[in-house]
Amino acid sequence: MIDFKSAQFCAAYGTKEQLPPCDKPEFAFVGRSNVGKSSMLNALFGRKSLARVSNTPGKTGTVNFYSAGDVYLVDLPGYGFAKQPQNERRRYASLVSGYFESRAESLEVVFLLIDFRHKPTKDDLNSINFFITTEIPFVIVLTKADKLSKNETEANRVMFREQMSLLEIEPDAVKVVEFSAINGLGLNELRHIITQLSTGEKEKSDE
Ligand SMILES: Nc1nc2c(ncn2[C@@H]2O[C@H](COP(=O)(O)OP(=O)(O)OP(=O)(O)O)[C@@H](O)[C@H]2O)c(=O)[nH]1
Ligand SMILES: [Mg+2]
Repeated sequence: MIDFKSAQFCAAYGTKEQLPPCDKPEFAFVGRSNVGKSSMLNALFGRKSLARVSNTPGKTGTVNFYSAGDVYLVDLPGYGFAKQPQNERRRYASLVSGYFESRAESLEVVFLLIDFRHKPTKDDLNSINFFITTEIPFVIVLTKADKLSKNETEANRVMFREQMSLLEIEPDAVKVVEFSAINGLGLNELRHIITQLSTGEKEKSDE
């Protein structure tokens, strides 16, 4: 069973060697620093500040595991923050790639967060390519939707589809969810995706 409301912080890992064995289905949250990963987790949990949120980008520097019933939700360090010292950036990159290399058994899906207000960055596009190449299932979440007017929302949808077609991705090949941690847009859809995948996993193991 998945129970968002009972979510608890489990542990923070600073190196890939420390990562625990794969023992429950995992859902990972990844994206540029400051894009809203921790805020999204708090929204999913219905909690104000279980996951640390800050105005200072680069705040989540570890792989943070939260348990919610029978699944883990995993907050990954943000990429692409220019002011991060070089050695920190290298450590984050190795931690995040080490995470993806070692979680094949338990990783259900990755939520790749991209700021809906801006054109995807090079790092965003590289991440999309990485998940396609490695065949890691992923969902794109366009964050901070509350900050866009109706016109901007439509314009950015068009811009985003164009960016995807530049990557030669069919518009319907990847699931895209528009999200706001402020007004709850997309929250039920994300909970639904997680619930569906975690119960599907259970049925498989019950067979
Ligand atoms: N308006 C608005 N602001 C948001 C939303 N989500 C996050 N923010 C703000 O964006 C900033 C960064 O949010 P975080 O959730 O800490 O982002 P993060 O991706 O976890 O950042 P790192 O841990 O540095 O990688 C904070 O000031 C949040 O309040 C949203 O949906 N709407
Ligand atoms: Mg964070």
